[in-house]
Amino acid sequence: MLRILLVNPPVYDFAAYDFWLRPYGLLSIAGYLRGKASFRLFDYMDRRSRLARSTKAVVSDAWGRGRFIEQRIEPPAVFSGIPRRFRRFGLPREVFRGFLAEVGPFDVVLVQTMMTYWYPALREVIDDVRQLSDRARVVLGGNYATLCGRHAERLGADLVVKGMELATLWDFLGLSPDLEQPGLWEAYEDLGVGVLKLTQGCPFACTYCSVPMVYGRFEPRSLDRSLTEMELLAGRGARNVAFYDDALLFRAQEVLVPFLEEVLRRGIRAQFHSPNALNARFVTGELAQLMVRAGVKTFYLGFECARRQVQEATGGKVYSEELAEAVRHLTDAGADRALITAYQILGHPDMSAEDVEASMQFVRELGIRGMLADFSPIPGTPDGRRCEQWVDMNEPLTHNKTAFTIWRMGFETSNRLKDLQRRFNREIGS
Ligand code: B12
Ligand code: SF4
Repeated sequence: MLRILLVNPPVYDFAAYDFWLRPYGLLSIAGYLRGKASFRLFDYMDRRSRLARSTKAVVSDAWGRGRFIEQRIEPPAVFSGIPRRFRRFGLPREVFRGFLAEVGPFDVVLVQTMMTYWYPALREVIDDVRQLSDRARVVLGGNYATLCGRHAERLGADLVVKGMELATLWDFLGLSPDLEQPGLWEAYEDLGVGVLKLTQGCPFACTYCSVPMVYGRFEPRSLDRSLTEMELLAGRGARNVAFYDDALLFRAQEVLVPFLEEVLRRGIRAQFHSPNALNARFVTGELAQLMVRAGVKTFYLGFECARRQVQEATGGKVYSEELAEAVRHLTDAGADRALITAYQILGHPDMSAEDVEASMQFVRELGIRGMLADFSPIPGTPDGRRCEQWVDMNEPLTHNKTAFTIWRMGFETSNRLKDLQRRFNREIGS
């Protein structure tokens, strides 16, 4: 049997927080191969592992989120003008090296890639594998590998899997997948937090987003597989479950409604979360009631900007009155206002500081929390192409959300708006 090591790499960035982060793509791939290879997982970002506990105490909030272990490091030269601390998040490098020396060698190492601007940590992982498990073939897959495939090919891996082109992976491994299998969650000793994705793709085409380009059409995934995965998560102690769907509420009658009804019928207990944003347009009174009843606790709504022209120009996914209506349905259903959050973009090419302030005011008047999401330009998207006039989009570090927002809006303005947002959130007691 092939010995496969699954790696979720550390993160080099100005900020990182465990906002229900799990390497879902990697675990899905391993799940498809369950029983056909032997697996070990090394997740640098797992705060609950024995290795992390021996390094630092794990403190999580009521919903399973928390801070990562971190260490200050020198920033790459491109960030020299950014007045923020650059850090390495996750288990220390020596721990991985010790693990490889003790448990290796492996035949194949599958490495999760996520934000495009997190690629420097992949070099660290590949170097250590080359030194300590030299016969292993290294495979990169996930978001960075998909959006910056050419760049990823220069990092020294043996294979870069782009998007959903999984046939290349099965050929490379000489294994055939069982696509009805759930993710390989048993690879974790203490799960605590799990992830689900009931759908794939999105029917909208927002100008700042890569999802339409990567997935094509929206498609519901197999409900049976999702329910099997949910049972597996619950059985392994995942009290908190985050949905990673891009359009969880689209065609809810076919997907989310039967899923949640079945969760209730089977008596599965979990606290659900939607960190990847729900579309307020699809929150009906009935759906809000069901979500609250089935255990959805935190509601993140993608709002982005209150100015109508910007809403229309970026894809028209949601309008202000739809956000207000969704908040009404959710609070009528019993959701806690302090656990409803509207995301707004900071640093987008079309959104001025005045726009951001007006959006924050709009959200404040609804009595819910606001969260400013620094803008990350994405290669291949319409807005990403426009950003070529300010940054070199071929260098993925320039997609860094903290840096790009400071380059675009200035440090003072971005700080002022973030302080204002914190003040507004304190008013509603969160
Ligand atoms: C969940 C999610 C999050 C989560 C955290 C995810 C995490 N673990 O870190 C949260 C909500 C916290 C988040 C935050 C942000 N996110 Co986000 N997020 C996503 C999302 C929806 C899924 C990512 C994921 O887990 N994919 C894995 C699975 C679910 O995808 P999959 O298609 O099923 O995977 C298949 C293949 O890709 C392949 N595959 C996947 N992994 C692997 C691994 C291997 C080894 C192999 C062989 C194959 C393989 O096989 C899978 C088969 O199903 C993506 C959009 C998307 N649909 O991918 C955006 C996305 C990655 N996020 C994005 C953005 C912009 C952000 C934010 C910057 C937003 C903001 N301004 O705050 C922040 C950044 C946070 C930070 N610290 O810097 C951008 C990317 C930006 C970039 N430059 O890279 C994306 C692409 C969305 C977009 N707008 O286009 N995000
Ligand atoms: S609705 Fe969300 S996932 Fe869909 S294209 Fe717009 S930003 Fe992307």
